[in-house]
Amino acid sequence: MSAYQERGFVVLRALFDAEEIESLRTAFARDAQEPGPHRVQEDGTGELRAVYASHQRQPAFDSLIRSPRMLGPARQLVSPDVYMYQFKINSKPAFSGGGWSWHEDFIAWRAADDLPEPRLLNVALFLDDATEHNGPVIFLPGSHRRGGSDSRFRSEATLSGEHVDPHEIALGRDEMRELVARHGMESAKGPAGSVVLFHPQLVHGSATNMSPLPRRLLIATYNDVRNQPPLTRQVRPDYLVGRDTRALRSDDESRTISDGDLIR
Ligand code: HL5
Ligand code: SIN
Ligand code: MN
Repeated sequence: MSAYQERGFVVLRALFDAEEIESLRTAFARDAQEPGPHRVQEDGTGELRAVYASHQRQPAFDSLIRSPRMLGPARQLVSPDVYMYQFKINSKPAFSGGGWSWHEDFIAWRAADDLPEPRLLNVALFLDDATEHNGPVIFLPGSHRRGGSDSRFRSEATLSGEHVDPHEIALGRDEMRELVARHGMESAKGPAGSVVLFHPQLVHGSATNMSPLPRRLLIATYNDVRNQPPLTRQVRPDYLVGRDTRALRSDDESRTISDGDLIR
């Protein structure tokens, strides 16, 4: 908990085993065939960039978000009562997966959804090994504490009712130079099955994947049930912003998290 508060992220090594990851990959392959607006393609190549809300279509992901290994940290770090605000899998395929511009998530959610406060947790699960070669997420440690999320993008017309791509809210070069001088950069690496917990105000981004290995990353974002977007505003579709705001409860499961799981 203190590492999370200090740095804004922690990596938990191999919380899920090879068999569990294989069955999640299979469920993702099946889900990726389902047409609809929840499927985002890369500009140019048309390859799969991201799929939203697989937990609404695939039982494997519905039970995953209730697993104590995913839900437990959110209940501990955010609130005992959390629900699924957003669920996505960024597919970053081998040779061509596109990058994600430098950004802070809460800026997007405040601008697009009027989300009141950053009382959320991103729980990211590696569906592939994440190495220096396949476009891992790069964090600026401690940048979630830099204070005052940028409000530039507040009611900008560029924010359509749909998926906000980080390039629409990208931090500028001068700002990034200063932030990196102060916080440095660290990429989140680890074997498939590892989990990264990261704060909604932590600055992050990632490069393209030119390696022959895919980098599928599942991100479940839990929100405090008392921090919902106001109903006065046109709410984005359910595949982007969850409408089922009932507090999630764990299925019973023996595997929980201990200090030994921490990479650092
Ligand atoms: N794609 C998300 C959304 O809400 C926002 C980004 O990484 C999260 C910035 O549409
Ligand atoms: C990435 O998949 O590399 C970026 C993830 C994110 O911005 O949430
Ligand atoms: Mn993000």
